Amino acid sequence: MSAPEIKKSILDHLTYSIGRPPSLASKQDYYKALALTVRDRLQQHWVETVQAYLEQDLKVACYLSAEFLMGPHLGNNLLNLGIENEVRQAVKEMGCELDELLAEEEEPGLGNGGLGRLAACYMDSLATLERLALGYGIRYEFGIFDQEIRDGWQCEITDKWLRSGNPWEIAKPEITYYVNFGGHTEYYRDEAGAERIRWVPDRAVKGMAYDTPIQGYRVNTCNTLRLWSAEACESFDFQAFNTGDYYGAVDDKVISETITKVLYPNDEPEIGKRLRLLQQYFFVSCSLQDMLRLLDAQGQPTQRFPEKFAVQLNDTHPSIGVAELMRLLVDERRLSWEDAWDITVLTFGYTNHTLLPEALETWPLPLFRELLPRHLEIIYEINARFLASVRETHHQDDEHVKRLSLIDENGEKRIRMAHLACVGSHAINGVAALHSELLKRSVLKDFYELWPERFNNKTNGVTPRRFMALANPKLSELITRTIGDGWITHTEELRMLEPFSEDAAFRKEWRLVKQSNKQQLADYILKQTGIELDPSWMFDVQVKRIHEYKRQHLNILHVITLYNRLKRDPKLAIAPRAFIFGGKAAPGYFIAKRIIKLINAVGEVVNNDPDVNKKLRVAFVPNFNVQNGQLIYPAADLSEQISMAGKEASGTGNMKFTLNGALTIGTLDGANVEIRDEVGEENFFLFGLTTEETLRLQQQGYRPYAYVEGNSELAEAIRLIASGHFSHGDTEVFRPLVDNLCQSDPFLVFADYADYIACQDKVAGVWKDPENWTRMSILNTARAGKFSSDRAIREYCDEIWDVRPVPIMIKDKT
Ligand code: GPQ
Repeated sequence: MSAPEIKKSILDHLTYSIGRPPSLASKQDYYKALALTVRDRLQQHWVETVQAYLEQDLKVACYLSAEFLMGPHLGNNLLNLGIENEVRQAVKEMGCELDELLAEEEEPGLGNGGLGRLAACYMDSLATLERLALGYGIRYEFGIFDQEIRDGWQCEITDKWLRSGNPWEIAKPEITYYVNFGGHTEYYRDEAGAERIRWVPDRAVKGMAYDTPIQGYRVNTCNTLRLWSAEACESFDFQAFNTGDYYGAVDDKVISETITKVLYPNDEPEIGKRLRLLQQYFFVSCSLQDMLRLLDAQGQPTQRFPEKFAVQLNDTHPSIGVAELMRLLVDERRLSWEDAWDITVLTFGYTNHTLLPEALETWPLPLFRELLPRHLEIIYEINARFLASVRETHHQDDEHVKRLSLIDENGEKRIRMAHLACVGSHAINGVAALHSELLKRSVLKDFYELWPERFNNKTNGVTPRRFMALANPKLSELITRTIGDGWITHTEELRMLEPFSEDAAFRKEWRLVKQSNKQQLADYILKQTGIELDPSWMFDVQVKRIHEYKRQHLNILHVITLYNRLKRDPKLAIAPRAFIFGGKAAPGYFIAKRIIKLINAVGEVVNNDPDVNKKLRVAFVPNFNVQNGQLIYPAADLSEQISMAGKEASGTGNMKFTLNGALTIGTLDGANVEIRDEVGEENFFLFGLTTEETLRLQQQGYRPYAYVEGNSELAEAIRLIASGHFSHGDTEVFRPLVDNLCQSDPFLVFADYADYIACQDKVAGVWKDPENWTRMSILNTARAGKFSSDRAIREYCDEIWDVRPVPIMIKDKT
């Protein structure tokens, strides 16, 4: 597409789609007209992709996820289509700067963090690898809240991401399904006289599809992200309306539309809310009905379902799908239980994303029965057959059987969704090597012993398109100039950079790129926070959800330690550092919100104290999201990956930093282990207890206060927080945090403190030699190729889904 063609299309869209003369058009109007221009292009690829699916007997990967954290679409689509330069020129001729138009896009924040962003990276890789795929999820009207920092505290602002419309989605009013809730079940005799069960629900909502095209990088494949929005079945209950109950008549509409109103902002711990179960069932039922319709549309028999669809459960959130597919097959399609069960198990795969016991989903039985009475019966039947086979073939005792049961009978009865997912899936995977091993030893041990062949590992990955090519154009240009552009789809080619780590001229260019990225981030931070950072300092960065297990407070204890050293000796020669934090806390997570306050409080003191602020600064970047993440990862020198060993399933931010040449300080947790293996232990700052050591310490009876007594720097840091030094004398505000650490410290912050500080001192030593630091930085990028989501998706496709590449030909190129 040439610049003049693009220009013409933008002007056409201004006139025909938006209805504004160019003279009156705002930046937002131009952004929209450009987005629609790009979308037209995607639609051509999309139609061809759908056509290929209809004409050939192909298998589709269906990724079921309650979250898709896509980030802004425009920049990514321009990159993947390869038309950025033409567009830049076209809009320039119309008096616009492309960067200004890019800034007009409101990012769809339909996810909390790692899990949702992983789904987005996987959609990018599936299209780029030319695999047919459908992402199925929820079109939340309000995504993750916008975070503002007021007086150091997090404030949550509703995310009205749809307020100016969404040019990337296409509503499909003809693709709708009914989803039932409540009521009861009853026996009846079918035409053949056989006894069957039917569900008599007492409510129904309609789910409508909104499709977003997902364009692969420089290929014709364009897949679909299909998000479901809840609508009332009828806008009015005419019966109620006629009897004069006007408000009662609209009530149903109110209830049904709340289902997809808002994303639950809780990251890992489960909240067990009724509406959340409604959301899960709603989107899963729409998605499975949609697959069955697609199967019918192709004239395929139901038995072929698993040959046509591989359905991956992104954590347990969609695991009700196991029972729903059984219901659709047995009750609606009248398959035998056995046939339906074979289809179900062949169809599903389950990815587990956490070992935190408090994050494993369970639903109280009465709640479940009230909303999904038929599914409860189905789960009972699955369970009865499962436990009978366990008793018969595996001769397990009662204790064992109880542990495996889909129903937790300790106390109030609850449905264990992870167990349902395991029983109903032929493949079960963790998201990093360590995590997959720990799964087999801890939360899913009993299932592993039953079915070792179902267990496998799929280490996470991130897309090098968005997180390198798009986010870090300067580094990408340097890399491409040096080794060619093959790395964008074959990140293993980054290895060709290794010898250049010995080339002083190359190192200098590498440093200049980093410097310029740091300047850009410093400008952004100044604008957002008023805090001035010097890009010649080390940028030490921790961005991720705020969680005790991720230990942002360990990081801040290091800041306070350096502060104390400098206060004691203002002439102390320490390498100047900017500590950059970012991340949202779940609105109800009390301790996490105090951690944010503490970071900002320490920042306020440090940044304003002339004794220290020429060597130390602290900035909290408000509203960490995909968009500002794209500024942050390329600007980091040091990546903080300091979770308690055994707690972070994988991490994916760690990969984004490494690909962009940051060095990592980290524990042996999640994918850090594999990152260190790849980049080499000499290029990674390792500290802290191992998983085994943390378990041993906790078994022995961990006494956090002993570490305070044994370490004067730690004692001093804690004393200062408790004294109100960072809180204008207020000794209450941080008391819950200090007490929690001193009395229980569930994530072993104190136990790892000394080693962390020693490791940070080592980091400071290495930083003093910029040539060596740069050498290490280059080697980190060069050796990070494994962490591309292309590698991960290839493994899923080859080892779990059996989904092959399908090159799409564009028949009638215009
Ligand atoms: N993760 Cl269970 C989330 O972001 N949300 C969740 O609800 C659960 C897991 C993360 C996990 O903490 C990270 O370690 C992973 O890298 C990420 O999922 C993707 O697998």
